[in-house]
Formats: sequence, structure tokens, C-alpha cells
Amino acid sequence: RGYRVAIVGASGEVGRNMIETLDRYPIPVSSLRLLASKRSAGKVYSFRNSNVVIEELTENSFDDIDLAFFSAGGSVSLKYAPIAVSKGAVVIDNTSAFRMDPEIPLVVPEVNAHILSKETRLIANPNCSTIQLVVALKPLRDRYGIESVNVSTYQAISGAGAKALYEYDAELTDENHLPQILPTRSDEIYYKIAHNVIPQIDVFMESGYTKEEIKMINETQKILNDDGIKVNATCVRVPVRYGHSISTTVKLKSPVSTRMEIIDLFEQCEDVVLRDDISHQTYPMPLYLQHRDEVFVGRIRKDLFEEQVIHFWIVADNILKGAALNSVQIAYYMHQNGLLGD
Ligand code: 11C
Repeated sequence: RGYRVAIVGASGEVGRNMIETLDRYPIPVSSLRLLASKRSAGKVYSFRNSNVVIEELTENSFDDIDLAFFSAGGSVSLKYAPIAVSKGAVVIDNTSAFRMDPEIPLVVPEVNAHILSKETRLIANPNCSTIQLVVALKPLRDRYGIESVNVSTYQAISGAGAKALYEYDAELTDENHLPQILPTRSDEIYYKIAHNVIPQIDVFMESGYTKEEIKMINETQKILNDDGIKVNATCVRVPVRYGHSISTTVKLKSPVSTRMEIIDLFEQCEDVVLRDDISHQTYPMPLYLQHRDEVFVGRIRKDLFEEQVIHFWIVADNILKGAALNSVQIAYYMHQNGLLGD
């Protein structure tokens, strides 16, 4: 027997990758229900050699469901995730709806899966740029302690959804194409992303930071379970289809003697892949690492002035490790540890 699984938002960029990732993960599935808005109902996706037709999401969609993945926007999660939980499902939610709720675990399995228990019914999946950052920070935190983190992100267009990718393609082929999506649907003015970089992801907050930057700050502290870590972020959209990159500066709590010390630490860490060989111009780049599962680090340097400061570069596929894969890995951890089902 396997789990009765539902995926909400199945036709979206992340939803489709959830289907594919679940397909290749060793999680037993006895039935899969694909759910989306009325507009997408009727579309067909293949899963483990069968065809599954998307159904319209309703309040009755969660009868007989053990495990539900949500990736259809915050308002859908706010309305339907509690219904799924009340009907007995474990929910893994990829939106920001519940992430900062102190009662809800915000999980990157490599970093804090230990907070999950048999009683956990709703788990939040973090923002994509946060996930790859905390995976790389964990070995540093464990070995040295972390005082502060300062990042600049180079985020792929797919983070804003499939429509933003279509808009990019249109801009590349038609220079008169009028942008209507980026930097963010919820703001008033739109800019082209083709041949451009946009230092705005999501809306501005009163502090002058964007919502994406605040998410990175708050979520990093929550996942690392340390409100004392000072996090600063500048989030930027770049004309890349898949794969977020992050230029990262970390102030450690104790000094580092050589660059090799950090290289060795990342080399021994099984949760990251080291791509750092400057003699052969080897470093992670999103174009060559898209559609890969791992988090890649490179360009590791010790600060030239401060003993406790290091700099490095992180790349991961924002749709996989940043969203669909991380959600499936949470489910896999729960399955392996007997936390799913009765
Ligand atoms: C982006 N990080 O690249 C955003 C997308 O909170 O799950 C993910 C938003 C979220 O535009």
C-alpha cells in the first residue's frame, strides 16, 4: 500500500515539477489526485506510467488524502490547507502563507528536519532563495557559528512563474513587446527583463526592503533557529531562465586561517557540491546546473581585511531544490521516519 497524494496547483511551474519529482522519488503512492483551478481542469499529466487528469479544486478534494502538496498561491493555501488538514492529510505548503507562523515548522530537510514529528500536520516549504542559502550556511554554522550574513541574489525568471518566462521569450523576439509581469504583478510599473537586471523582487515594504528580501531575512533566522544572526539581502532578477545564484558574505563567530579550510569543509559536507577550482575557471553557473537537484558552492574566498569574514557563491535550481524537490524531500523524510499516515 502507498499514500493517497494530492498536488494543488499541479499545472503551474512548481506543480509540474512536483509531479516529476514525486515520480522519481521512492515514496509509495497508491493514488495521485491533481488539483488546479477550473481553467486547468482536464489537462493530463503522466505519473508512474499512468495518465492523471487534473480536477478542479473544491472543498471535497481532500476526502481520502494522506499527503497534500500545495503550490497554487497563498490565498489558495490559506483557504484549502486547513480543510485538507481537518480531513486528515499532512500538508506541505510551498507558499508564504504559513511560513512565519511560530506554530508551523519551516523545513529544509538537510538543516532542520529534526523538528518534524508524528503530530506535525502542516509544514511550510521556504522561499527558493532562502533554501539554497541555508543549505550552504549549515556546515559553517555547525563549525564556526555565524554572526552575520549579507547576500546579493541573482534570481531566475522562472521564480516569477511560467508567464514571466513567456514574457521573457516575447521580449527577446519582439523589441516592442510591452512587459506586464516583472518586477512583480502586484506593483504598478513593469520593466523588461531581457538584456536587463531588475533590483526589485516582489513589492516594497516601508523599510525600503522588498518582500522577497524580508522573506530571506526572516526565514533564514527561523530555519537556523537563531534570531541573533544578522541577515541582510538585496534581491535582484536577472535574465536567466532557471537557477538562482547568491553572492554570499558571512561573518563567522571564530576566525578562519586559510581559504582551504573552508574549501575542505564544503568538500566534506554531503549536502553541497563544491565547484571551486580557479586554476581551471571552475565555479557554479546556473545555465550549466539547471534541472539539477544539488546546491553548488564555489568562488570561496577569505576576506582580505577581516579574519572572521568569508565570501562565496551559491547556485541551485530554484524550481527543484528551491521548491518542488524540497517539498518532496520533506515528504520523503517523513515517510522514512514513519511520520506519515497512521
Ligand atoms: C522569486 N523567490 O524568485 C521568488 C518566488 O515565496 O515562494 C518564490 C516566492 C515564494 O520570484
